[in-house]
Amino acid sequence: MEKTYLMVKPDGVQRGLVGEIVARFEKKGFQLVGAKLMSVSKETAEQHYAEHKERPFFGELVDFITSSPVFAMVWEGENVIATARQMMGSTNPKDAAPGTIRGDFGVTVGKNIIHGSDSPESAEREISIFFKEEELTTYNKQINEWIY
Ligand code: DAT
Ligand code: MG
Repeated sequence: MEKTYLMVKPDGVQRGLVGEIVARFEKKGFQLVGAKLMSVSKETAEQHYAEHKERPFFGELVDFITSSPVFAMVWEGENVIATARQMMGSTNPKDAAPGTIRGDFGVTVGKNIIHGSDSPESAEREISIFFKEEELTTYNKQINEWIY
């Protein structure tokens, strides 16, 4: 089954949105297979956001993600990578539709509450940056019979 890396950023944790965000993905029917509250080191932040290292906002992005704990998660489900991106909304909350996480809770691009992998390759890369194999679980949820 497809997996994605989702992360409530420091602003989302500080604002008490962890439960709200977890609830949205749970209610959708996706399955949580790993989660932890953690501080992100500068090295991990730079590795995670390596594709943006030439962008003018890279320094701010690294400072922000390391400023306070994040809630790191791995979710599993059919088409979960693309669907989670839709549920998150556009990168800039000003363009994010109401009903999406960034549309409902965010105002500015520098504090857009949640990260989600954008492709199968990013998902695999990001999951391996934040989680060890033994931190991820495999289990059957009976409810999946009513989802798939
Ligand atoms: P996404 O998080 O939707 O995948 P991205 O990968 O293009 O977006 O950018 C990573 C993060 O960088 C994004 O969540 C917020 C920040 N960011 C993107 N564009 C920015 C900009 N123009 N100014 C400041 N921060 C920006
Ligand atoms: Mg991205």
